[in-house]
Amino acid sequence: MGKERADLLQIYYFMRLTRAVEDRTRTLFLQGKVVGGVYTAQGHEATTVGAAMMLSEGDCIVPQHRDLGMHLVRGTSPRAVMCQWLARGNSPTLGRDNALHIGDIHHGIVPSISMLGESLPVACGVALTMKMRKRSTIVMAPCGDGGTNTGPFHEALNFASVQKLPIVFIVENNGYAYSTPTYKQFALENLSDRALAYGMPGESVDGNDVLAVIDAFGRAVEHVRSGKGPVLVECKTFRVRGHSEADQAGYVPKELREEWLVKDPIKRFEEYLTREHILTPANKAEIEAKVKAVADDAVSFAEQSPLPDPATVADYVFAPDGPIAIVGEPGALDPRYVNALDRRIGEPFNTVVEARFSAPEEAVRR
Ligand SMILES: Cc1ncc(C[n+]2csc(CCOP(=O)(O)OP(=O)(O)O)c2C)c(N)n1
Ligand SMILES: [Mg+2]
Repeated sequence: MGKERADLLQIYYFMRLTRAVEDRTRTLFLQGKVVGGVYTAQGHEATTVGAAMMLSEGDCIVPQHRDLGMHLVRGTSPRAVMCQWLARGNSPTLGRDNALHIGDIHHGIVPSISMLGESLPVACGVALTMKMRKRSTIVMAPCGDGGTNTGPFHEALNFASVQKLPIVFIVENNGYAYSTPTYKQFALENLSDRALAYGMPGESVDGNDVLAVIDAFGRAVEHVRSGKGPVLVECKTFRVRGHSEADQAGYVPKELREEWLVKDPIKRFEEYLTREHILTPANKAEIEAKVKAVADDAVSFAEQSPLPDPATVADYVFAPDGPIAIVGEPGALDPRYVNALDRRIGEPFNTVVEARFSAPEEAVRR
């Protein structure tokens, strides 16, 4: 197993936090407080959290619309996420957009591009830079099952493989691309087979089993970091809610959804941790209290934050005159759209809670 047993509680915490932040978002949506659609990923938590937990400092992620778990693990603050959903003037996109179209280049989080597949060539660019600068860091780039049918997906995989780029590609196969089931999208059993066409290793894993996920990504990250080129990991999971909260998903057979609800990743992991005496009534209560406190804080912070000032509506539409600084290079401290999160907003968003929970001594030793 790629992670020490003691780290399993951190993983559990982030899975619970992801679910809690999404549950709160849904409530705010039902209260009519969210501006625009809400895209959640109930059922993906083992995949998004487990994969991101296998990264190291300096690594980069290129998360997509259902990757809140990855964001939280890599340091995006729940306050920033809530301000984003409520389109507040201090949100990472300064109230211009909602959804997880956010990033923070200084923390290695590249904002997603809404057009499916288009983020992957960008991920290649980041990985190529790392390689050219002889860094030991890597990129993690997820994509949905639907996204694998776009041209940029195939171009990115091919380019990454030819150039031996340090990228772990993830396919989050959740059974649907909007209302289209996977059997109408491709004739493959395993989407990891697509890796073969580009000469890279591919593996499919139960994306609702976080232990299997961290095993697979432990291997994948090691392979990529050692300079052997990219890897593709398909995580088989399920989108148990609609495409967005406005979608009742009547096209999903009831039995299928129920089958996957039984495989809920948090429930499964909780049962394992309890059986192994890693999760005890005491540390479970501690984790639940922390999750609640962080989610409560994020919601109240966002609700109290101001809406954008209409007078600023044209700001950031055009780049300012003068030389354009390259993000991450000296001179790149100008507060632009992509790095607004830490450069413009500063302190209020630095609220990511250090997740350190201790397992009983005996469980850690096993
Ligand atoms: C090129 C392109 N086509 C269509 C859309 C509209 N769209 C947004 S999300 C989505 C479904 C994506 O399915 P999948 O890649 O499986 O990801 P999931 O939403 O299931 O996580 C669609 C069709 C888009 N954003 N980009
Ligand atoms: Mg999908």
